[in-house]
Amino acid sequence: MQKQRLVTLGGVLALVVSATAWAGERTVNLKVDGMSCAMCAPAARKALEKVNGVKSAKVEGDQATVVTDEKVQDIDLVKAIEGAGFSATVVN
Ligand SMILES: [Cu+2]
Repeated sequence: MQKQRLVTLGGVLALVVSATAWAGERTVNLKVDGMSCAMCAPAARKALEKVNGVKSAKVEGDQATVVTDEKVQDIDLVKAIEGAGFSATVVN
């Protein structure tokens, strides 16, 4: 019982710490694979901009730079890229 409480407390603390670390904006860099023509980069950028919480997205070459609020998870961005027909890996 006591151990369980301790574990719960640890979980709450971890949440608080990560929430603090993520407060405000963060920048996510992704490497996008599968882009083959001039229309691909704008398509990837638009897909990223549609993600709720994304403030700006830039795609240059195969590198995407996305500024998001703290609610956005890396996986949301990867899934958006995949939804547009490409694949992505988080660089940072
Ligand atoms: Cu294309």
